[in-house]
Amino acid sequence: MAAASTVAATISVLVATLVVAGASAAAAGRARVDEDMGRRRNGTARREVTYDGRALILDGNRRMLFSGDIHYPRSTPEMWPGLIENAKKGGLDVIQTYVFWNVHEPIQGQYNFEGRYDLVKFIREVHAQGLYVSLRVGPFIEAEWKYGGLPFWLRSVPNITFRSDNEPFKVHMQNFVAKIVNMMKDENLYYPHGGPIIISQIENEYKLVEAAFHSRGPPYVQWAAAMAVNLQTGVPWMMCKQDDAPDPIINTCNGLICGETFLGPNSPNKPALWTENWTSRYPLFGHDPRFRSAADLAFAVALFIARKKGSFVNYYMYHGGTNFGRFASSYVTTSYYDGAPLDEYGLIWQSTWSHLRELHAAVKQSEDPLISGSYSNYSFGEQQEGHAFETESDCVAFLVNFDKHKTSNIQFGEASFQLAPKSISILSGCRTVVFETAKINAQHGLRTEQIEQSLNDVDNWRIFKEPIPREISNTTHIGNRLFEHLSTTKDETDYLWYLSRYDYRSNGHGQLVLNVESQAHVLHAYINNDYVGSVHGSHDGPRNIILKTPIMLKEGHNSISLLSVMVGSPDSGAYMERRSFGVRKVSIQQGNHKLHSLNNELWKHQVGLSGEMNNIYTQEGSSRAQWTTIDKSVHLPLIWYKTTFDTPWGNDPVTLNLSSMGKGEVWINGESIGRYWVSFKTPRGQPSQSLYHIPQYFLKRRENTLILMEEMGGDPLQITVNTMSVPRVYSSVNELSTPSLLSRRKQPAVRLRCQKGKHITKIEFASYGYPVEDCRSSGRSCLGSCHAETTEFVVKDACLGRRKCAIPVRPAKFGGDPCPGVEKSLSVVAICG
Ligand SMILES: *[C@@H]1O[C@H](CO)[C@@H](O)[C@H](O)[C@H]1NC(C)=O
Ligand SMILES: *[C@@H]1O[C@H](CO)[C@@H](O)[C@H](O)[C@H]1NC(C)=O
Ligand SMILES: *[C@@H]1O[C@H](CO)[C@@H](O)[C@H](O)[C@H]1NC(C)=O
Ligand SMILES: *[C@@H]1O[C@H](CO)[C@@H](O)[C@H](O)[C@H]1NC(C)=O
Ligand SMILES: *[C@@H]1O[C@H](CO)[C@@H](O)[C@H](O)[C@H]1NC(C)=O
Ligand SMILES: CC(=O)N[C@H]1CO[C@H](CO)[C@@H](O)[C@@H]1O
Repeated sequence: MAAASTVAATISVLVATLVVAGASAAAAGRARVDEDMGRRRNGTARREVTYDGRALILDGNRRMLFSGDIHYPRSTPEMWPGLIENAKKGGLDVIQTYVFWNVHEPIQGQYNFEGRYDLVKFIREVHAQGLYVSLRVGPFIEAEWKYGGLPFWLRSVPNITFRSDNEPFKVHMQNFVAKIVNMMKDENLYYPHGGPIIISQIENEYKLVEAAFHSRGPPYVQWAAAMAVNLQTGVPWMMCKQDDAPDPIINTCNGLICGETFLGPNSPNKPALWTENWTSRYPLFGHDPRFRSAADLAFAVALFIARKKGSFVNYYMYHGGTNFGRFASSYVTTSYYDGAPLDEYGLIWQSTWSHLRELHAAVKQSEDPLISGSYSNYSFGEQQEGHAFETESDCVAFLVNFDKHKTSNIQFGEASFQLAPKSISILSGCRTVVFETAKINAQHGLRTEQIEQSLNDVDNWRIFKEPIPREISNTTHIGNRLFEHLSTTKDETDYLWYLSRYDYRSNGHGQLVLNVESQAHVLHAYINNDYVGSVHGSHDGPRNIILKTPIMLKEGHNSISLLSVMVGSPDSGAYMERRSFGVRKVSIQQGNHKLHSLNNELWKHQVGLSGEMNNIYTQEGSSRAQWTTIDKSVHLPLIWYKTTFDTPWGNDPVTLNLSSMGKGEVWINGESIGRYWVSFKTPRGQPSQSLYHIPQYFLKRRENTLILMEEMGGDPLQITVNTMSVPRVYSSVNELSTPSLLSRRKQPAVRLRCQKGKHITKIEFASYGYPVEDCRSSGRSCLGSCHAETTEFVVKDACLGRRKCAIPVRPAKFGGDPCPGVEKSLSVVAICG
């Protein structure tokens, strides 16, 4: 047989070269398969979850599982049923979530499991819809979440070192993990007791920091594993990104491309599980959003299953949601993984959702060979390979083309297959292509916002100017040094004022300059109550931010007021409890004279803004504040704004367009919907996030109170209240494309579906024949050289007035072939209303 390397240069290749399975190996594989099939058919097993080298085993049956992260605190209870329903329709078997310690125990010993923190209710909802749960207890979770999920009070435990072989940390970690496990047991939520939880995670990506803890690292891993196992949940535990996870804990992969990067389970008895396959990247203020294409995701999933014998794939995130309040970690935007299969608002994100749904169906159809069959692999060239799984009665193959630019023709078995660039074709029965990762037949849809209300009525706005503190008599935070930011605020607010005095005697010449060096994240400076400048950092920028600004001083006393702002606390890294933030150095310089350092002057510190201390964003607090009408100071920094608005009619998700503002936080009826920061532009000159989701849960029909704390200066009169929807859907399907596995009619078809509550009101474009590519966005005619005149009539008849419709792509449907011999497609653009 030809060695793989000799044929590598050719793209269209050859006879398959069997790389691994020799005859004896195949026979051994066969014997194992028979035994496995016996186990799979074992109907007498009780409710239990175990695993072996191929898969998680439920009641004696190996399972191929698709999973997706949906984090309960990142949406609201009224959204949960719809999110879970759409996850199930998308082909998921499992919903995965972290447990967020700091929302549950904000104050030591005081627990909160209410509202969107109602973990049990969330799990019950998943169960009610017939899905399983993967519960990642952590309790360190990272997750772009405030303090990585750890409650801030943990820092004040004497002698604590987080996430290491440290008694104080271990005591508190164990308490919380045991509390959650016992709660799940009491509610019978583990699988053996009739519940949906089939697997659980302890710790999180510890390997990334383990070395930093030296000899206190490895024993901590051993301890965490033993502690978790001793809690006897009855279901397996896993550790992600921990290659040496102690038995019986399963080591799992996190990443974009686990099909390429995963070293595999650390024991032949453990299955290959992928706990975080990122559906996009978490967005940061200052970054352009980065979406991952449906084709790229599908490729990564199929490769993991094929190459690594993957039997559990979790999408991180399936629904990202919203970082309400101050829960986002440093520089992370309020909107979280908006481009996941379900977007921030819970709307289906096309074509990702549909394309993955087809992939799930294709994989599930061959579940048996995938989890029980013998495995062989093939090389067809340097960038082409094949993977096959075979039982006595069934077979599935994955043909992979890594070449990003060229199509590849592969001879496999009796037939030849054309593989698109960077694609995987899944062959049912090792013969028939049922899915191609690079060919998107699913519908596309463009989400848009509709302006429902402009809040441009000056008379309906009130402002409250946050006082600039200069002399505070009453503070415990006083000393001849600059205090560390986080340990002073206890992370109860983003804001810390540093206040001092400077006695100026004019004795020199030259410009006076204020120099401030800070380690977090934004700084505003005032001299004698006058604003003199601001500076901010960025996620990937240097830790120190430096403000150097010309100032004017008067003879004698001058007040210096520096506002240090954190845009979220850290969520990762070793020794998180010791990280320092805030102002480090302050000096004044005149001309070429020596710097006059103020570092060891008397500094007083005010924790938080006065509006925050008075809970100005609540109804009660707001009624106590001295609001005034809008005057010419409207665009200044540090102003609280207040207005009211009515909820838009209908059920579409509601969002605020804050693109006219700067930076701050927003409250609706007393609930914080998160930080906003639109003045920090991305490299493309856009805000990273200009739309801010208001869940229906926070709204009442009329007179909703909107309050903003604007830190940089903005124009509230340009704020709009919008609704989000997918008003236009389109699809283009070739007559030779693979029919959907999800339809009964086994033929290619254009399938359109409006979001819940809407139906197709108009066909904007329809052509069967040879339509010009991509005419989705323009209203202009984009008919090509071949077009069946009947198309519009046929499509209207099938679709108008319906929520969804399907039109087969074949000549008979359109009264005959408009251009024989030409490869035809059907393209449709429809309006949902
Ligand atoms: C069925 O499963 C149970 C529990 O795993 C096991 O004890 C029993 O031996 C199995 N029976 C067969 C026939 O494999
Ligand atoms: C903290 O550590 C110090 C020095 O190791 C020790 O003397 C002290 O007893 C410890 N305190 C607590 C509360 O464990
Ligand atoms: C085929 O499998 C063997 C053994 O698992 C592995 O070493 C080899 O890299 C695989 N080849 C390909 C092309 O995946
Ligand atoms: C001064 O501090 C005490 C204790 O923190 C507090 O009770 C009191 O209200 C404060 N007074 C003023 C004027 O802020
Ligand atoms: C928000 O409003 C601005 C104008 O104020 C507009 O340019 C922008 O397109 C709107 N929508 C989004 C998503 O930013
Ligand atoms: C945590 C992790 O696995 N990160 C990796 C995800 O994939 C990207 C792209 O391959 C890598 O750059 C990351 O290191």
